[in-house]
Parts: sequence; C-alpha cells; structure tokens
Amino acid sequence: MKRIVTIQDFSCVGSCSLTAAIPVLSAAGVECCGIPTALLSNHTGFPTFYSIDLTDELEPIGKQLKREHIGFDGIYTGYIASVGQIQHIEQFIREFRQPGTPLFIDPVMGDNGRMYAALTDDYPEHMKKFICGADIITPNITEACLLTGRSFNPCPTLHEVKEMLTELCGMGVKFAVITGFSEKGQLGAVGCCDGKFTEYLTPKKDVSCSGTGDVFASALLGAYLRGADYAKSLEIATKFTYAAVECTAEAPDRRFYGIHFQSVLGEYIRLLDGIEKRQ
Ligand code: PXL
Repeated sequence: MKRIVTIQDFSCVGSCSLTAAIPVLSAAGVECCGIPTALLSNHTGFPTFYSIDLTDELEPIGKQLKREHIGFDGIYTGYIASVGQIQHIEQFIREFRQPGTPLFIDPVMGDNGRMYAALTDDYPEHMKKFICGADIITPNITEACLLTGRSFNPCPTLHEVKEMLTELCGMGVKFAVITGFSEKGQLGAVGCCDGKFTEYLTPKKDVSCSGTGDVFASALLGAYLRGADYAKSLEIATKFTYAAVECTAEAPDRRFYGIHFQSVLGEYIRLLDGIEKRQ
C-alpha cells in the first residue's frame, strides 16, 4: 500500500483540510498520514474560530519521523496557515522528497476573489515560489489569478484559463489544474501538462461550500496514486466532487458545515475501480 503524507490544518468542524484528505485518500486505498499545521475549532469561513498554531511542532515531528526512517510515496500540502509555515514545509520537503516522489501542492489561498481571513498580503508571493518544482497543483480561479499576478476575474474564458495554465507550467509545474472554470452552464476543471490541455465539466450547481477544493485535490491525488493518468485523474476528481456538491445542495446548513462528500465515497471507489493503469 502506498503511504503519503499530507501537511495541512486540522479543522475540527467544516469537512475540509485533513478531515477531507484522510477519508478521501483512504477510500483510494492509500495510507494517508496527516501532519497538522494548526488546530482549529472550525474553518476560518465561520464568523469566529479558535486556533492553535503548530508551526513550532513541524520541525520536531519531521526529525522524529526521520529518526524512525519513515518515508513517503508522495507529499501533499493543503491550507498552510502562514508564510513561516511554508518555510518549515519547504525544509520538510527537502528532507523527505526522494527522486520520483510526487509533490502535490494545493495552493489554498482564497475563493470568490478574496483571500482567506487569516492569510497575510505577502502570502501569494511566497506561495508562488513554493509551487515551483511541484508535480501537480490545483488552484481555483482566485488562486490562479493570485499566482499569475492577475486581477481577479470571476469568469475567465477558456483561452484565459489556458494562458494561466501555461504560465503556471512555466514556473516548473508538471501538471497544473485550474478548478472552478465555468462555461455554458457547466463547471469543472482544466489541466495542462507539457502544453497539452485536458478539461472535464459537469452541470453547474449553484452551491458554494467550504472544503470543495480540498475534496477535489484529494480525489485527484488518490486517482493518480491508483494509476490513472492526469486526464483521467482530473475526470474522476470532477465527477466525485460534483456528486458531493449535489448531495450538499440538499443540506440547509451547507455553507458552514462544508461539502457533504462522506455519503458519496462509494461513488468515488466505483470510479477508481474503473481505472486503466497509465503506462
Ligand atoms: O477549505 C479551505 C480551508 C482549509 N482550512 C481552513 C480554512 C479553509 C477555508 O476557509 O479556513 C482553516
């Protein structure tokens, strides 16, 4: 069984970050070790939250894992609470990434044109450096605009999305994916690898809830680790996220409690069972 490590916050309530990554990757048959960057009562989209910063714990945890000769078949980062944490995680990656170990960075920074409440203005420039050399990144439109220095455009054309993807690949990313692209009543993701584009769209649901990007990213990584190629991984992640969003649309409290992916994990497993392994 493959073992990966994911470094992101643990939000006790909100179906996001570690509480999305661990179940989704486990459903993909991957052992998902979680290193929490912060412990939050609930995600920062609620009007208030209580947070314990774990920045100073990252180095001793890494050292201890090294002492036990623990290694990983992949490194996956999600929401990182501060610039200081990015620097600690860069050190962790230098120590644990072997040649061929996939590095998957979800550059979680904001949504709907706004940065998340707890992040500082200098954060995007550090994230921009951090993504260089990643195998896969999955920004949403807001994050892609921040990474490419564009002002926010909620509805870029496919041509504009492709331009941003080309720029992101030019920063040294193998497979760049932009989520939340919408066109003609459909919504989905567009990816680029080696100048070749791939996209998968589903009908658009007017539901906005936290954790959607985290579920998509985890599902894409799970499919990739199960042997799907980039295009198939993007398709599976989009289909599964759509199923979860459909389910969430029926819940009145969805905005705060996050995406209801739990009841459609069976659908994800069925999609993974249909994978033909990449060459
Ligand atoms: O889903 C992204 C996310 C992850 N972690 C925390 C968040 C958010 C978005 O609001 O606040 C703590």
